[in-house]
Amino acid sequence: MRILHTSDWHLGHTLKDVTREHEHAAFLAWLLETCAREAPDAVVITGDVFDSGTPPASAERMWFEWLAAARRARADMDVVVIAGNHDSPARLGAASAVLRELGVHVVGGLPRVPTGELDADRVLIPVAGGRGLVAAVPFLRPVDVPLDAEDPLAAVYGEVLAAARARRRPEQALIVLGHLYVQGAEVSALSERRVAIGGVEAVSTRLFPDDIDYVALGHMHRAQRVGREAVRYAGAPIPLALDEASYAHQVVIVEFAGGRVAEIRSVRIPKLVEVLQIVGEIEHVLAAIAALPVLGDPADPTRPYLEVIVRLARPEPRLRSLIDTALDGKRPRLVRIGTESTGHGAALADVAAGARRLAELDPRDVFAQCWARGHAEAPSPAVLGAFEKLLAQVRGDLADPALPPEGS
Ligand SMILES: [Mn+2]
Repeated sequence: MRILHTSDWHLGHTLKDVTREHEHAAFLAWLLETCAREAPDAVVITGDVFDSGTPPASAERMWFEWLAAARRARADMDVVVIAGNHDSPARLGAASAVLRELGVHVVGGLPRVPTGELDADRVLIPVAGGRGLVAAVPFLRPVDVPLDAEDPLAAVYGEVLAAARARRRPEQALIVLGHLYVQGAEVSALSERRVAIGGVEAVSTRLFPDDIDYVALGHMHRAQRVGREAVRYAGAPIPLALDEASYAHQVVIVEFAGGRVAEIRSVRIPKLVEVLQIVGEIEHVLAAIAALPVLGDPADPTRPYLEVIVRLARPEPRLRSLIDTALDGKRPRLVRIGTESTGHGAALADVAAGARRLAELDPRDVFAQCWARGHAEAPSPAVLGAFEKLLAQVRGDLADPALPPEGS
């Protein structure tokens, strides 16, 4: 048996105002070819199919067209899909009755029978003619978990595993799907929403004992294993934030023999759009932009994205216009201008005399220290004057005519 694991497609995603439709279309065409070449018995998709709970119709069309094409190309291939935190469980699951007839199993919310027990028939899905048993646990929301449990996520996974163990045959591989943050996984700062269920933000790998043959995870956008080899995030197929551009975007192929994992390998996804990065002091950045070639036709959907990170010793109010002027005629898709401060950078806690209580600190000292973290030079008299005025307002010494009266 062979399983293909992919995740976090985020169909309908935009990077600022730039649509990702062409990148998604290229990925989906590649995935179809990959399914034909690798001939997996099942494809598992571990959540965040869509970027939002109300995806544009074009994104939904892409999804259904891909499922239809996959079905046409490989009639016996099972597809199992769980909802991620970005998906609407109800919306993703709305077509599940129709899709089940096509061998596509969608689990939006955690299915329970009216008496409250797990609906094992819908969570436990035999694949590859019964050679594998997939436990499809979607992203768990407060309605899905017993909130009185000490560790609600562990309680649900325990419930699912008990049902799976009762049902699996000895030669049957057990594959568990989840969309969650497992401790030890590396996070992308910009595009993964932190979510906590019942106060639990990350779960331990202890949730996935060794009798599970493969744990297919979604939520982290960087492909990675967590703990043992067989616990994996497939990662997103395209960078969903510019800091994900260096990730090795991939799908995972898992080979089973006699019901156990024999080999795990990844297949790289070709990149359609490059991300150019220019980092340095303002003079360097402007020179590097001037040296850029003209970056293609405005109508070309594969023009590179550009990320400019400027190292500044002090705030530069003209930054945006300096860069815009330098970029004139270059036609990149400018997605992000970031700044990094070259002030001394020490944390406030390091410079504020450690043991002193907050109430004992002089606001002027705190302000001076905060300023020094981000700036090489002392604040100007105008900035100091503005701070004094603010301080007086906060202390109630001055009424601010610009503020509406209380209670409005
Ligand atoms: Mn995601």
